[in-house]
Amino acid sequence: MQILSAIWNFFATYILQKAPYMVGFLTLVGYCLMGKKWYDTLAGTLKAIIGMLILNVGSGGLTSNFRPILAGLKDRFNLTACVIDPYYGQNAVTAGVEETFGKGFAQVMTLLLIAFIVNILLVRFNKITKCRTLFTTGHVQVQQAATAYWLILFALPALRDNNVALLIVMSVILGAYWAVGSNLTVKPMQELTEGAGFAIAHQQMFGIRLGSWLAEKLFGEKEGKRKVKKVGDLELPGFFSIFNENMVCTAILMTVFFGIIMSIIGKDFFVASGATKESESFVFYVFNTCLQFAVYLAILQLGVRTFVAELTASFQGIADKLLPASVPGVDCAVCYGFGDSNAVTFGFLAGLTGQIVAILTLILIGSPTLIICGFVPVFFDNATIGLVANEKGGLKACLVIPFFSGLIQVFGSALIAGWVGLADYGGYLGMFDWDTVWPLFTVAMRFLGYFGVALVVIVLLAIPQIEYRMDPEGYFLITEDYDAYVEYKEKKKA
Ligand code: ASC
Repeated sequence: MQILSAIWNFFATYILQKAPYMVGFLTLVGYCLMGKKWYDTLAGTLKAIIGMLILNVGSGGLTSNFRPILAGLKDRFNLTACVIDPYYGQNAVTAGVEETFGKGFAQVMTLLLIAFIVNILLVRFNKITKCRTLFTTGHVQVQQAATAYWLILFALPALRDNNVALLIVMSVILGAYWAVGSNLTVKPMQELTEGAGFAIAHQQMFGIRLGSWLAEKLFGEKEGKRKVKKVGDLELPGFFSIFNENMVCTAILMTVFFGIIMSIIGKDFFVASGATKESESFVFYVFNTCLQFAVYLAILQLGVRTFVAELTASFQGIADKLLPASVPGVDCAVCYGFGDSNAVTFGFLAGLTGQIVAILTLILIGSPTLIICGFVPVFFDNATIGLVANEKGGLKACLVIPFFSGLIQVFGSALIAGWVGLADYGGYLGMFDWDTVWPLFTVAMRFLGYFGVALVVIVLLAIPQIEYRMDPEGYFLITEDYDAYVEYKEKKKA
């Protein structure tokens, strides 16, 4: 028993919660199931881990460079505000949960295990459940578990003294959310990547599907109308042609946007925080910081190129032997290696504009909860939503939909974080799904109690059923054989 518990603890700490090793583990299992030679398996597993580690350098670098700037707005203007960012959100839960609900959160590992098993079972029995995706992004699961813990304790006071019931409610809702949410991204991702064979397992999964759907409905190709212009189709004349190059475009746009924000915050703040020195040129500092954005994006894309092929090829082994017709759900940054790369920057800046408009509105109406942009939601949500929106509805969709997403992120966070009390501890998770569907879950559970819990689970599980019934023939084909799926779609159109 002791050995089992030690193995489990090792697995939970070093694999389940660490995305690169989880991806490496799945690659290893997949290749073993396929009967690959041991040295190919070793090479593939290493490439998968290293690729994910490179991706983490990119996404971590973006976050550590730009998060202090946005959070600096709060200190510069002495605001008591709630920062919407997963790490601030997790800190807020840790800081407040004892005081607010009289209990800590020691069961997080057990919860992750049970919720992960719920996810696996939902995929294993996908003839019935229609769920096709396995969640592999452990760091995100930990953040979500922390926030869900708070929301559920807030909504269902009876669970505060009943650990077993709490664990069951949480793992069923989270496990279902992971399976159903990532399953919703299968179609947009397969279309974006032309069948690369992965889905997104992150924090804006409903946002991705909604963004893709709205882009198609509102901005998509209609019969007899001109083709939609995607970001990559823009042919800009003269000086503007330099914007066609992703690195140049990112560097210029970031210097303009963040140059303004950093100038507003002022040199003194950056000197005081130790980011630069009094004796150094501020203009140079701003310029150099903004260029880092293009650098980390390039690193991130290199990481994607290194591991995606290994993961998706080896996952075939898992899909053939263990989890039929399934694909892995991965970090949202993985899709930045596909589609029009400028759409990532455009989506992000449109979302940032939306967030700024929303924050100014909160200040103007004297909202009791003020919000400060966190880098992770404003970048990773809106870049991802922008990328899929561009795919369906072109440039206009890529700008308009993330702009509204930015508004929703701020207003949604202000409402939920203010209501449940997390704003008092300075942070909220703030990612798209946690500003939209999770607040709805919380309302349902708060006002309907256990009936609300049942309602949430039923609604979640009904979503893949509805999607399946809308296209029974194409539903599993899209993950099993994308080329055949495209052919089938074309035939159907004709
Ligand atoms: C998150 C989170 C991160 C980023 C990263 C994006 O939600 O906690 O560190 O997004 O996963 O690649």
